Amino acid sequence: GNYSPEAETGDQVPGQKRRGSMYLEEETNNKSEVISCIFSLKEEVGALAKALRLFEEKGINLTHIESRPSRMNNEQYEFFISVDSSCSQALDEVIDCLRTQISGHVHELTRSKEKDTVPWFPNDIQDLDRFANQILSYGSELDADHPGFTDPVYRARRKEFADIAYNYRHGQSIPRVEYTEEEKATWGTVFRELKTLYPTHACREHNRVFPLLEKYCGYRPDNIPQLEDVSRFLQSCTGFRLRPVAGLLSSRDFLAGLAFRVFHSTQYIRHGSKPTYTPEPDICHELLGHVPLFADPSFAQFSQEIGLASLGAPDEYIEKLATVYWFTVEFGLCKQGSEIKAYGAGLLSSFGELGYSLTEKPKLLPFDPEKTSVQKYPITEYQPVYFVAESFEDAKEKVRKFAGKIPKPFSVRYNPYTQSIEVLDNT
Ligand code: HBI
Ligand code: NLE
Ligand code: FE
Repeated sequence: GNYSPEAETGDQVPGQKRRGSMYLEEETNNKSEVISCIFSLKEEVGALAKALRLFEEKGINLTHIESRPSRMNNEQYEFFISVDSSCSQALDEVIDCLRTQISGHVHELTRSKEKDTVPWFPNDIQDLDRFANQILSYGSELDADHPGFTDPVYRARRKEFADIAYNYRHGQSIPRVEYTEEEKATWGTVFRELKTLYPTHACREHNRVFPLLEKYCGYRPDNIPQLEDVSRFLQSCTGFRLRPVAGLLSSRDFLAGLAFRVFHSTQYIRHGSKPTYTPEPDICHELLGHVPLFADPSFAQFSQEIGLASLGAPDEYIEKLATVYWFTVEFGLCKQGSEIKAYGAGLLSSFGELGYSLTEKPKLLPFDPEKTSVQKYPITEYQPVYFVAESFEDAKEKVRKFAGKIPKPFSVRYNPYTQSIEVLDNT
């Protein structure tokens, strides 16, 4: 297999921290590191002695000290000091005192790096197994206004699906599920309604792939296709694959999967009482909304690029990328000829919202990652705003430019032969 030593230790970027419940411990490094900082003091008798007393009080042993006149302010003197990293916490307190009691100016040198520590990201496709038990509460615990909340049969069924996902490991085939008559009836309703809308409402790429899914993957009104069959089909088209997931992942985890051309897919179906629209992803949403487009090479690449851009990105950029994802992959509209068509999976899986999206009711804005990435949106009702892309290629180009501005001390690329991320250091 491709289980490399790097994958074992999870090392990829120096100073990177692991995250998530299983990996709470920080990377412990036996080499003792040095922390340095510069502080400046007003030039007066005893100023340095006062400052040094603070270090003494906190039991900090200075390993180095240098002084020089300040270049910025000729009434001040600067002191460059180093301490052992085991003093890190005590140093925090001293810096605080320097700032407040002696109104010194403090500039942290080596330690300021720690604040910019790169968040952990999966290095290898197997690392995605670590996400399985990091489901957001929304996914495991149905909300009180969810139609399935008070239905004990539905809830028990959801638990069966969650267990499949928790136990799944990369490389295994996805367990087949026998859906109940009621579940099949719900699927049948959604399938039939959507199929009548697709010719007029769906983008051409979706309409091109759909017949293949009917031919090869058992897409029929009376059959809920199996994730394993669909995953194999996608792998043959674009290398995208599915893996079962128990519910909602964090944006960071979810987007990271896309970097490996892995799409986390739910396997349960929406509650039969509300087939028109559900805020949660379900098998209708994944198979009817997402899958056709993941079979399209250009769209697959677009999705993967969002995923790659997310790896190691700071939290605020993850939020922006998730918003871009929301208004493209989930709810995107696209110009095609003189018309506007839907390509977002949230539209292509809801016959309620798909119809609504192409009426005059919602507001349409041109897709522009800078603006799109900060647009607010509701998650439990039809979208009041959609963004219209010129084409997939144009959207890809714009997202690529946008992603280039995400501050990262490295760039990444996916190696499909080893199914791992290659980190290219920019420093
Ligand atoms: N988790 N399982 C799952 N499915 C999604 O479609 C999904 C997710 N987490 C976040 C998410 N989608 C998006 O809304 C963005 O935050 C990426
Ligand atoms: N609203 C969509 C549907 O009903 O199929 C699901 C959206 C999931 C983000
Ligand atoms: Fe989705």
